[in-house]
Amino acid sequence: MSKEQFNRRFNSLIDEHRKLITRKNEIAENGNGVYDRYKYPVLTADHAPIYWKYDLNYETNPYLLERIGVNAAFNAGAIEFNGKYLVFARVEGVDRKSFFAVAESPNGIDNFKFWDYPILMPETEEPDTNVYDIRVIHHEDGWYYGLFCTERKDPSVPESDTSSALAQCGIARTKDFVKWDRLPDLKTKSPQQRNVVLHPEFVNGKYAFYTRPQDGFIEAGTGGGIGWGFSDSIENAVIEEEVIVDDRSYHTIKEVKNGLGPAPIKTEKGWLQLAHGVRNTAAGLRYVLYMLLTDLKNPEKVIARPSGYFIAPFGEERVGDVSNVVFSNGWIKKDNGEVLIYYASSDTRLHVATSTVDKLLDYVLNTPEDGLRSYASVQERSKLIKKNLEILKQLNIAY
Ligand code: M1P
Repeated sequence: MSKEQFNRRFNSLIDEHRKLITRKNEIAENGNGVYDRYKYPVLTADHAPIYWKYDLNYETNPYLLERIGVNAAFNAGAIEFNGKYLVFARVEGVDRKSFFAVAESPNGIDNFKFWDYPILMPETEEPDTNVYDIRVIHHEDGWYYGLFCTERKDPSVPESDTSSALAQCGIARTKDFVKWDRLPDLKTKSPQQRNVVLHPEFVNGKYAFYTRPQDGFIEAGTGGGIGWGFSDSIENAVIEEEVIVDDRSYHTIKEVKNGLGPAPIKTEKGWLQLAHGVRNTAAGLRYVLYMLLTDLKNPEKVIARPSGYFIAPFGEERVGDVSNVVFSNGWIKKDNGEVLIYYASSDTRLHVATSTVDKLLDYVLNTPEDGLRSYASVQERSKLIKKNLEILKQLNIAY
């Protein structure tokens, strides 16, 4: 390729990338009132800067070929910091390894731009094979914590099993999101842990954790459910006793497994909790998001349990590397009460949905609980229909 052609391609790569990352986002039509979806994802693999992927030197890359590709940018932790909205995406390279990278936006809805370098998360003495799904928590002890899943080869499986792993909870902390101090991994009695979240406040003077104990790498086995436990220390976090506070449940959206999403949002009526539930279908697992409200003083005690899903894969969200999945590990409550919910679709891209604390409280407090049987579901719906038909009659609306 001539230097001229190289320069043309170089400039076009930069222009296209700039266009993508400065594209204005818009609310999508026909929302359900509880939250608004947006027209465009906030992050995709294509949001990765070209200098992460190409060697931009004509001498060493005269064809301007991509050298180290990016496959996906999805499940992201989130926080507001110094007036900016930061997401900590799970970026996956074409080599299947995930890593964390911060993208920053002035409004939380669009214009997300990755920081120059991804996070070089320090390892423990036992190196991680893969790290993903970070929850970023501003704890009342003053530190920002990142709790994430660390996977290592499972020594107990036969050598021929080259995919299952031992998943545990890694912990790191920071003041600036650039330099991270890695702490020892969380110790619990469960053989596998994923979706571990640190509660943002001390509870009875201790660090409190939401966990997700599991027997196997994919299958919950006798484990599953959202657990809760305490540790005296974060520098050497050990949970001696883990109790299940939101179990999986027969023939529901969380029949196979569930796990907490981001750290909860404190409101005057309780802690708003966002979680994911997984059910089985002929097409494989289906991941949806659901919500709970828990008690202010006892954050593990569920006080409102709306039935069914809050967000499910919709339209193009349904398709991706792991189709039929929505997953969230980050949301931000703004000072004005708005809530930015970051959710990823099909392990491929990251979206935002917006709502408010008031609407979410209304949703959790006024959505009926799951009756767990078709008969009970119809009874509940019929109550609503009856009330509404009376209203329509009074208004003389034929419909
Ligand atoms: O592929 C769907 C999700 O699967 C895992 O979640 P869980 O532990 O609840 O099964 C995680 O790997 C998650 O990153 C992924 O989105």
